[in-house]
Amino acid sequence: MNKAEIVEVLEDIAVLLELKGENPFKIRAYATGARALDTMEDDLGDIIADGRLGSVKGIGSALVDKIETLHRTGELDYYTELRDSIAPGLIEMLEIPGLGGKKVKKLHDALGVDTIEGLKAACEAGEVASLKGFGEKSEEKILSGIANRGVYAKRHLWWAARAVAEPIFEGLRNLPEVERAEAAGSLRRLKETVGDLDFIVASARPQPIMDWFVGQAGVVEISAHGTTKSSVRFESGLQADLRVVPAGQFAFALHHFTGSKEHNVAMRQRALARGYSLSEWGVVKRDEGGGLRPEEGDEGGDLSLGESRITTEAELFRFLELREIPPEMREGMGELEMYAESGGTQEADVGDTIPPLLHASQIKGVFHNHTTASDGKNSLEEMAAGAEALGWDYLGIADHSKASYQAKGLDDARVFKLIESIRALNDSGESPVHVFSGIECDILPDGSLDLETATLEALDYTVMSVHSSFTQSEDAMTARVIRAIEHPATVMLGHPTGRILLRREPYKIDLHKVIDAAIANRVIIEINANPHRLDMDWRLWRRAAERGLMCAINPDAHQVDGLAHYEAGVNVARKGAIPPEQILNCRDCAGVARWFAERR
Ligand code: DGT
Ligand code: CA
Ligand code: CA
Ligand code: ZN
Repeated sequence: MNKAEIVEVLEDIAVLLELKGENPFKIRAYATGARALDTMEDDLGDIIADGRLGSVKGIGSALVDKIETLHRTGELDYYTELRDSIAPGLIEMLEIPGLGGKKVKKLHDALGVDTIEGLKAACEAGEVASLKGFGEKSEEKILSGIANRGVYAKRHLWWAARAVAEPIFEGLRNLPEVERAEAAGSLRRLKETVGDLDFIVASARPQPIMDWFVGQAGVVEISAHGTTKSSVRFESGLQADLRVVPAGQFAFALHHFTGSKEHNVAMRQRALARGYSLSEWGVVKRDEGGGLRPEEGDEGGDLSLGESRITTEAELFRFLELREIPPEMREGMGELEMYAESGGTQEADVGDTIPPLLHASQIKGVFHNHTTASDGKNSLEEMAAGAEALGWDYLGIADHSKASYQAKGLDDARVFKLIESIRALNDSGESPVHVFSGIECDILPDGSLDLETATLEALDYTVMSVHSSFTQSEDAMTARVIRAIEHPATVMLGHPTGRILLRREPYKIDLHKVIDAAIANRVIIEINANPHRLDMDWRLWRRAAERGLMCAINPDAHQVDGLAHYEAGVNVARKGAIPPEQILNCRDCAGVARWFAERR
């Protein structure tokens, strides 16, 4: 286990001890130890090897053994037993915003609740509001926390869902009985979160495929095990559905289960308008009386007309006089109009009106990444090497500014030092990746910036972000961000709503006004590609891009591994249909430098 993970375990232990009402000194020992470990400069492995862990200030003798065990084995019996000794419902309650160990214990002691459902009922009966130290406000907050938790627990980040889906997909494709296999549903549409996985397979022999599917490693629950449809659940709670269809139905089933529902409705209407009925099984001509009649060329009474003619999605779209609509565009947001083939026009001409979607291979570098100078885990050199490994030409470094003190944000003097070290690296010739010097500068509550203008102007570029006072009114937050956009030193706006998917709602802000201001001031809005953020949202991009807004895909990487998240940003750019020429990352190094220079 690495240091960060051990810190989390120690913090967790402190909370669990609180929940049990243990001795405050013991609780503090774990909390202090966690903090000491977190802020320790030296490498944990080295310290342990030298036997110096016990002499680190804040790490008491009781913790030394436990930290060493965690470091060595990744497990700790004490921790496991502690967790096991507490009702699971109480541990779940800790996930409700505002409830820590002490409060959960109080609720448990006073009301006897040990499940979320019990807590909910107590809130609804007004019992929590009348408890000392709680009140009506916190009762409401707990209720909305429970409601959100219910909604959230049902969905998963796209990034996490893909990691589960990939081995399933590989496994399916390797089965001899499988003729074709695809992932469908929201995963294929590249939605930011995924409810469940959907797999569609073409085969004449479904049974062995079903058996393999329910027998996969990692399956914790088999919800259905049928002859052509099965569902399983994985440890993360993610469920996967598999449907096996005859090869002749594959294109229809794949299209249907890719969705979205809204897109399917629009497709069915288009088919109906042409006298056909479209379903997951096929497409059939409707006779005069409104009934169904198999299309000529179809064998027997089977409803799947497509068997003879339609074997791919492209052919299905073509049948309805549409160009092939990429899955990520199938959200029922006007894509049929966009991809319609107007009568008599050559396909190539029609193609000109459809923006080509960004491809990951077009990305030449990314901006907004952190290093050990602030809260990153890797050095400048390591991050540059990470960018090189991804085949990029350049990398932007944008560490935090001083107002983000918990992230060790940089003051003006440290920014100048960082500029120096970046220049030295570029000049050394040791990094084939050019590093652009930037900063993620806090937008202070009144919209002013956290660093001197001269400092901001000494950098190659700047990213301005809100990291505090999230609860301002919509008007105040909008004015705050626009003031920052209007600052002449602002190059990009970072994560414009501050949302953390499945965890934190966006702050209130009028993004339409923000987009207007960004366009007027030639300020780029980032797609924060961290899988938890994906902010600004794809739903806003198509319209904003049409109006000329520039975009930058920024993984906001805090370690080398985080650079790979740029791919999730590519998803957003594709769903938002942002033309590659409006994506800064598609420009070469000189083109990026020119953009930075010319907008000053
Ligand atoms: P998710 O799983 O909530 O992230 O979203 P999807 O889109 O993957 O939805 P899911 O798994 O319920 O169903 C997969 C696709 O199947 C969905 O996108 C469209 C299609 N589908 C499911 N139910 C219906 C329905 O009631 N009507 C229509 N037209 N299509 C449906
Ligand atoms: Ca799904
Ligand atoms: Ca499903
Ligand atoms: Zn940030």
